[in-house]
Amino acid sequence: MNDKLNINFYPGHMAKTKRLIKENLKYIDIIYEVVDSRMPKSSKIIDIDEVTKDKPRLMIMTKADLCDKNETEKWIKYYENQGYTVILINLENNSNIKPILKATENILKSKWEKRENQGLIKRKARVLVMGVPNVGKSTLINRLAGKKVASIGNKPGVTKNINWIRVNDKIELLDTPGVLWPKLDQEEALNLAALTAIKEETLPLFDIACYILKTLEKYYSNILKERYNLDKLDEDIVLSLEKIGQKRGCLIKGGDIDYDKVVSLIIGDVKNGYIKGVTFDRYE
Ligand SMILES: Nc1nc2c(ncn2[C@@H]2O[C@H](COP(=O)(O)OP(=O)(O)OP(=O)(O)O)[C@@H](O)[C@H]2O)c(=O)[nH]1
Ligand SMILES: [Mg+2]
Repeated sequence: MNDKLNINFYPGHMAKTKRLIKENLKYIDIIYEVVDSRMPKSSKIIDIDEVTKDKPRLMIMTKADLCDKNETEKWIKYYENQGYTVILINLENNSNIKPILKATENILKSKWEKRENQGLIKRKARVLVMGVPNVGKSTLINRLAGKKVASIGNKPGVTKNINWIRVNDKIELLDTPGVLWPKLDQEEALNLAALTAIKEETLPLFDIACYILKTLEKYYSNILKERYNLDKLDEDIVLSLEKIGQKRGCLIKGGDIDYDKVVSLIIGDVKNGYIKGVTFDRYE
């Protein structure tokens, strides 16, 4: 793999989103910090403390159906030890949002009591939803609303503006576009890229596909075997791509391997959730 790989993705609209979030903080009671349970470290916005100041926060780890529960659990403990309340959730199916509402109530309890003591009437909780691209922010909002109120899609950059969404008489949500930060740490960048948080158009796709295979070999060799029929990767990884291409029929006219197709097949396997039970961030 290319040792000089340098993945960075911080377009102007992300800086603008952070500015808008800061401007709207005064209206916000609590922040739902959304991270992907397959990368609890890499998908945690590095400068979120600076952006959200001392607002109360609830960490919501999405895509529970796709992660390696054992590994993700270590990260949950790590964040809980830091004082976070963490909720691991599958938003795709069987999503039970009650724990989120309950945790929100607990976190805001003292604030509401203070207001009551001041003779103020109870009002809706205003929630800001923040996270890296494609992590499930808008899906979470739709779940909380119980209907489709926000656009979602299986690619980064679907939500383009910050939008207030009125859910019911208890809660109001601010959906925000996914944000990253300048100068990504390169291991985190590879995880973000491999797990669909960075726009494909900006990525060295060959390197990302190789990174996925190498991570599977390192931590999930059973998946490498089951999905690609490989016991291990070849010294020259192109040979492994060739084997996958042959097995999966990624061929161009004349029978040669279509490497672009192999690369997009591997990336697609992660993107479309065919590769399950994986957590790429390791808690040492
Ligand atoms: N398997 C699985 N897929 C999920 C889950 N949550 C969200 N998704 C999928 O992830 C993709 C991205 O969801 P969105 O809600 O659009 O993500 P977002 O964070 O709003 O993305 P941007 O607006 O682009 O920043 C969609 O294809 C969702 O269906 C989950 O818990 N499990
Ligand atoms: Mg969105």
